[in-house]
Amino acid sequence: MKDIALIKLGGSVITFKDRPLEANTKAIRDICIALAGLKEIPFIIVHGGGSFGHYWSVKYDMHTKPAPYDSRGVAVVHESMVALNQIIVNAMLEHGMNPYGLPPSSFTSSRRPIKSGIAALATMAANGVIPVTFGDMVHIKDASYSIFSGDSLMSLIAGQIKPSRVIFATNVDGIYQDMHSKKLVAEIELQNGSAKTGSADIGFGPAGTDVTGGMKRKVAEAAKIASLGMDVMLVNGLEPARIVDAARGKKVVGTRIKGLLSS
Ligand code: IP8
Repeated sequence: MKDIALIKLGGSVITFKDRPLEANTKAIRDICIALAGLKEIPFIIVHGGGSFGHYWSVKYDMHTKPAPYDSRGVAVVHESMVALNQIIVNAMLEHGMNPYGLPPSSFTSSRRPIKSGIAALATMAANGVIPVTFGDMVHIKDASYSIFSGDSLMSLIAGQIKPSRVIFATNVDGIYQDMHSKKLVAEIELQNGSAKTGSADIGFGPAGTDVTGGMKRKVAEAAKIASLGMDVMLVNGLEPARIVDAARGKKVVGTRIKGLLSS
């Protein structure tokens, strides 16, 4: 495993999901302050769409399934994600970090990895520049496009780089036992490739305006990564110290999905 952290900043943290095209600038600033202090391990950032990409994806009825979607929709979804990426990159610059925003089309083709491009992400991070990529609208073939979620990007990047820390930050503390009690599940072990907590079902809130499937999809991607042997942490990004402490390998409030090979 490579000594590098792969961190997903969920759209629920960096935007107000119920307010179209509104970034949560306070949360972004707080995260930047925390990340600026993370010197022990290089990291790569992936961010989601929140009320930017998902807002337009719903408006233009666009999904993860490749299809010849409305060209205007393709353009505005991509533009909104570049705009959100700019907000994050600029906030990181202001806090003394050296971010490098890049769309997934620079290291994937038709949602498949371009090996050299993904290797470059790790090399950049190891040498002091922080790659900041994002879920996006990507070209598949001919007139077909698809939404490529940041969670899928996490699996794709983790699959090749094998980072020592994989962290998903959302606006909740982790995975709840059920939505009623909101009791946090501290650890999940994989069973037959999917995430289970033992006897009880895991509670997920509704996906709402999230065209890529909300928490359920996130856990599926996290389980996929854990099945490759890496531990995955789900933490609350509105408590940014948890993100950086998780990256440092400290024990934090959140849900750990145990990598299949770890003990
Ligand atoms: O929020 C989706 O990324 P996610 C990005 O990580 C778009 O699912 C374009 C909706």
